[in-house]
Amino acid sequence: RVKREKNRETDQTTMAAKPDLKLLGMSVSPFVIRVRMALHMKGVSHEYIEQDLFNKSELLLESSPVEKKVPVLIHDGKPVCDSPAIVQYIDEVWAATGPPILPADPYERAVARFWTAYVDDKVIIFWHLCFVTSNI
Ligand SMILES: N[C@@H](CCC(=O)N[C@@H](CS)C(=O)NCC(=O)O)C(=O)O
Repeated sequence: RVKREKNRETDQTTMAAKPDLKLLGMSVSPFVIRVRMALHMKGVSHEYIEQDLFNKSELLLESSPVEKKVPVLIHDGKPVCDSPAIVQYIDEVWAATGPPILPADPYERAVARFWTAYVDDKVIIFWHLCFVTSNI
Protein backbone atom coordinates (compact mmCIF):
# COMPACT_ATOMS: atom_id res chain seq x y z
CA ARG A 1 0.00 0.00 0.00
CA VAL A 2 2.86 2.31 0.80
CA LYS A 3 4.20 1.71 -2.70
CA ARG A 4 0.77 2.47 -4.25
CA GLU A 5 0.53 5.70 -2.23
CA LYS A 6 4.01 6.62 -3.37
CA ASN A 7 3.11 5.97 -7.02
CA ARG A 8 0.04 8.15 -6.69
CA GLU A 9 2.16 10.93 -5.24
CA THR A 10 4.59 10.63 -8.14
CA ASP A 11 1.71 10.72 -10.64
CA GLN A 12 0.30 13.83 -9.01
CA THR A 13 3.71 15.47 -9.01
CA THR A 14 4.14 14.60 -12.68
CA MET A 15 0.69 15.95 -13.51
CA ALA A 16 1.35 19.14 -11.56
CA ALA A 17 4.69 19.57 -13.31
CA LYS A 18 3.11 19.19 -16.76
CA PRO A 19 1.47 22.54 -17.51
CA ASP A 20 -1.57 23.07 -19.72
CA LEU A 21 0.46 24.84 -22.34
CA LYS A 22 -0.25 25.35 -26.03
CA LEU A 23 1.82 27.27 -28.54
CA LEU A 24 0.11 28.53 -31.66
CA GLY A 25 2.80 28.94 -34.29
CA MET A 26 3.97 28.81 -37.86
CA SER A 27 7.11 26.79 -38.43
CA VAL A 28 9.21 29.34 -40.35
CA SER A 29 8.26 32.38 -38.29
CA PRO A 30 11.32 33.83 -36.52
CA PHE A 31 9.03 35.08 -33.73
CA VAL A 32 7.69 31.58 -33.19
CA ILE A 33 11.22 30.10 -33.33
CA ARG A 34 12.24 32.57 -30.61
CA VAL A 35 9.50 31.25 -28.32
CA ARG A 36 10.23 27.60 -29.18
CA MET A 37 13.90 28.19 -28.27
CA ALA A 38 12.84 29.67 -24.91
CA LEU A 39 10.58 26.66 -24.16
CA HIS A 40 13.38 24.32 -25.22
CA MET A 41 15.92 26.11 -23.00
CA LYS A 42 13.57 25.71 -20.05
CA GLY A 43 12.64 22.14 -20.99
CA VAL A 44 8.95 22.95 -20.67
CA SER A 45 6.66 20.44 -22.40
CA HIS A 46 3.86 21.93 -24.46
CA GLU A 47 1.53 21.23 -27.32
CA TYR A 48 2.57 22.93 -30.55
CA ILE A 49 -0.31 23.81 -32.90
CA GLU A 50 0.72 24.88 -36.41
CA GLN A 51 -1.46 27.68 -37.82
CA ASP A 52 -2.47 28.46 -41.39
CA LEU A 53 -2.12 32.23 -41.54
CA PHE A 54 -4.17 32.37 -44.76
CA ASN A 55 -7.05 30.68 -42.99
CA LYS A 56 -6.79 31.68 -39.33
CA SER A 57 -8.30 29.31 -36.79
CA GLU A 58 -10.98 30.33 -34.30
CA LEU A 59 -8.48 29.57 -31.55
CA LEU A 60 -5.94 32.03 -33.01
CA LEU A 61 -8.57 34.73 -33.61
CA GLU A 62 -9.91 34.52 -30.08
CA SER A 63 -6.46 34.20 -28.47
CA SER A 64 -4.92 37.12 -30.36
CA PRO A 65 -7.91 39.41 -30.97
CA VAL A 66 -5.83 42.57 -31.47
CA GLU A 67 -3.10 41.51 -33.92
CA LYS A 68 -4.31 38.00 -34.91
CA LYS A 69 -0.67 36.94 -35.17
CA VAL A 70 1.49 34.03 -34.09
CA PRO A 71 3.08 33.18 -31.73
CA VAL A 72 0.51 32.92 -28.98
CA LEU A 73 1.25 30.96 -25.82
CA ILE A 74 -1.87 29.71 -24.05
CA HIS A 75 -1.16 28.82 -20.44
CA ASP A 76 -4.04 27.34 -18.43
CA GLY A 77 -6.42 28.87 -20.97
CA LYS A 78 -4.89 32.36 -20.76
CA PRO A 79 -3.25 33.69 -23.95
CA VAL A 80 0.01 35.64 -23.99
CA CYS A 81 0.85 37.43 -27.25
CA ASP A 82 4.00 38.98 -28.76
CA SER A 83 7.22 36.99 -28.72
CA PRO A 84 9.35 39.23 -26.41
CA ALA A 85 6.51 39.31 -23.86
CA ILE A 86 6.07 35.53 -24.19
CA VAL A 87 9.79 34.88 -23.67
CA GLN A 88 9.79 37.08 -20.57
CA TYR A 89 6.66 35.28 -19.30
CA ILE A 90 8.32 31.87 -19.79
CA ASP A 91 11.43 33.12 -18.00
CA GLU A 92 9.37 34.34 -15.03
CA VAL A 93 6.91 31.43 -14.72
CA TRP A 94 9.60 28.76 -15.06
CA ALA A 95 12.26 30.75 -13.18
CA ALA A 96 13.25 27.68 -11.19
CA THR A 97 13.50 25.45 -14.28
CA GLY A 98 16.51 25.41 -16.59
CA PRO A 99 18.85 28.34 -17.18
CA PRO A 100 17.60 31.95 -16.96
CA ILE A 101 16.87 33.45 -20.38
CA LEU A 102 17.21 37.15 -19.57
CA PRO A 103 20.16 38.36 -17.48
CA ALA A 104 19.45 39.26 -13.82
CA ASP A 105 21.30 42.58 -13.97
CA PRO A 106 18.97 45.47 -15.00
CA TYR A 107 21.57 46.99 -17.33
CA GLU A 108 22.23 43.65 -19.03
CA ARG A 109 18.46 43.13 -19.33
CA ALA A 110 18.12 46.53 -21.00
CA VAL A 111 20.88 45.57 -23.47
CA ALA A 112 19.14 42.26 -24.22
CA ARG A 113 15.85 44.11 -24.84
CA PHE A 114 17.64 46.57 -27.13
CA TRP A 115 18.98 43.71 -29.28
CA THR A 116 15.57 42.01 -29.33
CA ALA A 117 13.97 45.20 -30.64
CA TYR A 118 16.87 45.76 -33.06
CA VAL A 119 16.49 42.28 -34.53
CA ASP A 120 12.73 42.79 -34.85
CA ASP A 121 13.12 46.17 -36.57
CA LYS A 122 16.12 45.62 -38.81
CA VAL A 123 16.80 41.94 -39.40
CA ILE A 124 13.34 40.41 -39.65
CA ILE A 125 12.66 42.55 -42.71
CA PHE A 126 15.04 40.27 -44.67
CA TRP A 127 13.12 37.19 -43.54
CA HIS A 128 9.96 38.87 -44.78
CA LEU A 129 11.57 39.64 -48.14
CA CYS A 130 12.71 36.01 -48.54
CA PHE A 131 9.65 34.09 -47.40
CA VAL A 132 6.75 36.43 -47.97
CA THR A 133 7.52 38.86 -50.77
CA SER A 134 9.60 36.69 -53.10
CA ASN A 135 7.65 33.38 -52.86
CA ILE A 136 10.86 31.38 -52.20
N1 LIG B 1 5.67 41.44 -32.73
C1 LIG B 1 5.11 40.13 -32.98
C2 LIG B 1 5.16 39.83 -34.47
C3 LIG B 1 4.45 38.53 -34.81
C4 LIG B 1 4.26 38.38 -36.31
O1 LIG B 1 4.48 39.33 -37.10
N2 LIG B 1 3.82 37.19 -36.70
C5 LIG B 1 3.50 36.95 -38.11
C6 LIG B 1 4.16 35.64 -38.57
S1 LIG B 1 5.92 35.85 -38.68
C7 LIG B 1 2.00 36.73 -38.27
O2 LIG B 1 1.38 36.06 -37.48
N3 LIG B 1 1.42 37.31 -39.32
C8 LIG B 1 0.02 37.14 -39.62
C9 LIG B 1 -0.63 38.40 -40.09
O3 LIG B 1 0.07 39.44 -40.19
O4 LIG B 1 -1.81 38.36 -40.39
C10 LIG B 1 5.90 39.10 -32.16
O5 LIG B 1 7.07 39.37 -31.85
O6 LIG B 1 5.34 38.06 -31.79
